[in-house]
Amino acid sequence: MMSKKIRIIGIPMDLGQNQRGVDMGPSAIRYAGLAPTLQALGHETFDSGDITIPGHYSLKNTSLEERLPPIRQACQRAYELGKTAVTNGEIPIFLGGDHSASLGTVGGVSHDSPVGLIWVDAHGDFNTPETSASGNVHGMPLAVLLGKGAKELVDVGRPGAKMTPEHVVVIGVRDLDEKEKVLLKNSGCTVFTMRDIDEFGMRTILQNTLEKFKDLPRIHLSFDMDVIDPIEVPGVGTPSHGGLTYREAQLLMETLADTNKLHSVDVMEINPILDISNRSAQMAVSLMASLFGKSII
Ligand code: 6HN
Ligand code: MN
Ligand code: MN
Ligand code: MN
Repeated sequence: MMSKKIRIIGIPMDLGQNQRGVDMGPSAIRYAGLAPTLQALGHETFDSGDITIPGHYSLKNTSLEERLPPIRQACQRAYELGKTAVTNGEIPIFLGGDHSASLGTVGGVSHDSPVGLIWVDAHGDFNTPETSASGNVHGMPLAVLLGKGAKELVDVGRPGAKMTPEHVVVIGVRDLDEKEKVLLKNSGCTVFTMRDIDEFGMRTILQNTLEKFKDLPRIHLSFDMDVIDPIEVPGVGTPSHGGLTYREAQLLMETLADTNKLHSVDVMEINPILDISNRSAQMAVSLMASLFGKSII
């Protein structure tokens, strides 16, 4: 693989959910050796450090109203950093932090032309404030990207929806809320559930995805680490049984690497406090190695 310029951007967001510790995700992934691993593959890395986010400890209560302004501000910053990185010919890797940040990252990296969005997640992240039982914004970013939900989030970066459903493929879902299920089903997005992966295999799912994106030269991968089975990735806030195996996740990365279309990537939801000896962050690094061209032989 050709040498790439890779921009690492930490987003220690924890306001999109209620557990402490996911704000330490960016440190854990860096500590697991992200930059040296990518350099060993021949790439150049640049690290912008972390976006400044007030975080849980600054909250007075747990309301969505109190959280929306700081979440919006962090997503706005993520948008701008993503836009700058791709404008400079870099591939940004956004390190989460909870998944709410992706409503900013995806908008930023698609500021001048559309991307194919592959959302890999145990969850649909397709709630709105009206459908959500938890009120947690990390369960909403994909809906926001399609223009649904809180206006102050929909309008991050530039007004309105950032994605059209024809350019969105969701892979690995197995845990949807009842009303969210209806929204996602009717959204027009392509959804490959865990059952689809069981029945057809990851290879076929990826071939269908890439066929769908054949006219799109750029792909953004939004990878929620909770898509992998919690036996292998215990360090996530919303674990869900029956997830991807290590090899299924690796095949996804290897297949995307072969396309040479990778434009930008989110690695989200690692919570080191819930992890075992940083295993989940190490897994994230080994997946990034495959995504950036490491081959077995
Ligand atoms: N994630 N559907 C649940 C909710 O609270 O809306 C879980 C969301 C999980 C979000 O893992 O990024
Ligand atoms: Mn998610
Ligand atoms: Mn998830
Ligand atoms: Mn199109």
